[in-house]
Amino acid sequence: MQQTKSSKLFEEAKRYMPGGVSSPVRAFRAVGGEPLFIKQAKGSKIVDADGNRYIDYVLSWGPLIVGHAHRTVVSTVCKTAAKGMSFGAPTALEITLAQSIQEAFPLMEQVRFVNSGTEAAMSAIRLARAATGRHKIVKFEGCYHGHSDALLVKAGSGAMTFGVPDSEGVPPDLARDTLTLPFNDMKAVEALMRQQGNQIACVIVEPVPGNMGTILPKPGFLAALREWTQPFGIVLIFDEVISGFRTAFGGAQSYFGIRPDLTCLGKIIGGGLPVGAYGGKRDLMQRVAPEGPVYQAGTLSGNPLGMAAGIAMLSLLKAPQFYERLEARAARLAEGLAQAARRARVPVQINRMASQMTLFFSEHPVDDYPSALRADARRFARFFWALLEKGVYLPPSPFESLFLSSAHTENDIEKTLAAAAFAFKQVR
Ligand code: KE4
Repeated sequence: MQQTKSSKLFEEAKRYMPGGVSSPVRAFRAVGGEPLFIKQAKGSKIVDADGNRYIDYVLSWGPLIVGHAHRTVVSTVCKTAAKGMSFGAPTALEITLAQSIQEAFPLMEQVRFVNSGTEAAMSAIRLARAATGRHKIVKFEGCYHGHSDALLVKAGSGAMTFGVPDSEGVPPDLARDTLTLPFNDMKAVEALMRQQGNQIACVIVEPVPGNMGTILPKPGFLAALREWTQPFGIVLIFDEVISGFRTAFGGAQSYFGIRPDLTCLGKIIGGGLPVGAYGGKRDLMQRVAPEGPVYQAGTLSGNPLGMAAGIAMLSLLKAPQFYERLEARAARLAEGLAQAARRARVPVQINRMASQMTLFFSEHPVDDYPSALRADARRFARFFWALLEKGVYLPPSPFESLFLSSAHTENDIEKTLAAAAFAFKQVR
């Protein structure tokens, strides 16, 4: 596979941007080598600067659930742009997208649009702290909610004590108020709630974590979060930036039947453009400026192009059998990968939720952060490059999720499985 042009572009990019990228994971540090510069994409395929075509399972890290450059989304955005890119004023488009979101997420009685998942999570936490008058927040190891300071924090000496920064530049005093628990550990949740429940403003969780690879919540875990937060008046925040419209049309909260107080969305609701949102109970959301005292703002929040793309995208998800067809494709891919790994006698765990999955090179089940870390990352890197050689583009990190779209055909899946059979032999 020729990478000359990508390599040249990468050298030039590094002159102008740290690491040559606009977001760290794109730099291929987790798999080694140099990143591909992508020139264009359509449906399930992407084309790099050297003209190499790949079946794409990154899909911009989740947003493109209908595939790249869907004609309905593109034409809607073009028509909208011709009427002006941004006004810094309310538009009817925001109402339409808010209605579409509320149809799928009825607990989001009110919605505020922002420009990223990071902003959604950061704002929801500020709102929870204001509503409860408490400072402490709880997150889970391996879950990622964007790069706001309060969330770039890992467990301190122990889960029950204060957090410590997980990035340079995060003040230790700020990190102290973020407690980090092991995901899927109900006992740890119970112990913390008994000890500090009345000091906690919110618990924020990815109901189906995708940022330590895909991890499935153990039966009863999400329900336990709801049961333990309710009596203490703790705001339960579901970060559904990945799982929203991905796990199901109504996200993980509809799939598992759990009722969070606030929900964060992103990715799919922007149709590929920068859109995030947070929302929930009206009495909570009424605290957000200008209605209430919790300040949050954004020049391009609710931008007409992002709204138009999101409206078009969500309308496509309502097509009959949309999720059933996606489920069948994803199930075929997961089963085929497991079969190819067995044939090559390579131990793998495939964690799948709907059209999101992760292949861990591990002999043991992966159901939390420590077990994800124990998976063989070097073997993943070799597998990644062997697949790339055969025209299949996985997320360049063992701690991410791969995604399918409605544009992935049966032929794409069969080609991927043939490539995987080759790749498993390479990493045996
Ligand atoms: P953004 O600020 O990147 O739009 O969203 C942050 C975020 C929040 N919550 C969840 C569950 C997320 O997965 C994300 C962002 N996801 C990563 C990849 N898993 C984005 C890719 C990147 O950082 O470049």
